[in-house]
Amino acid sequence: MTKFGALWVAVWLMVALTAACGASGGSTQEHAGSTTATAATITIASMSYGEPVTVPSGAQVAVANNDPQEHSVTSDAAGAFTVDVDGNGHGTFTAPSAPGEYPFHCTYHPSMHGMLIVS
Ligand SMILES: [Cu+2]
Repeated sequence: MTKFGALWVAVWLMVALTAACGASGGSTQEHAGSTTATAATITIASMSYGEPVTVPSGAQVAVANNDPQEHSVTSDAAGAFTVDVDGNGHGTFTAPSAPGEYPFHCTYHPSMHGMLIVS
């Protein structure tokens, strides 16, 4: 499971970096990673996502996992967003473009629930 998880993260990072390069558009070209601004951070600690997080439409949302276990941030509505985050790791995902409340959960721990609000 950890082996597969690490591979998945590696693939995901490649995709994310590729997307970042492709999205640079006509603006100045800067080093990938330093230009990715996140609107908010969902911090996972002690098997909890904490308070609801509000972000603008389509924003990049950072996830900080302070637990030793792997968690995910997966929208209850299928396909809206999902990201796996290794124990003591970080991840990002793109918030939906439609304003509203998006409940989410952890695919590994059914007891974990949180809320993303797109304004
Ligand atoms: Cu979890």
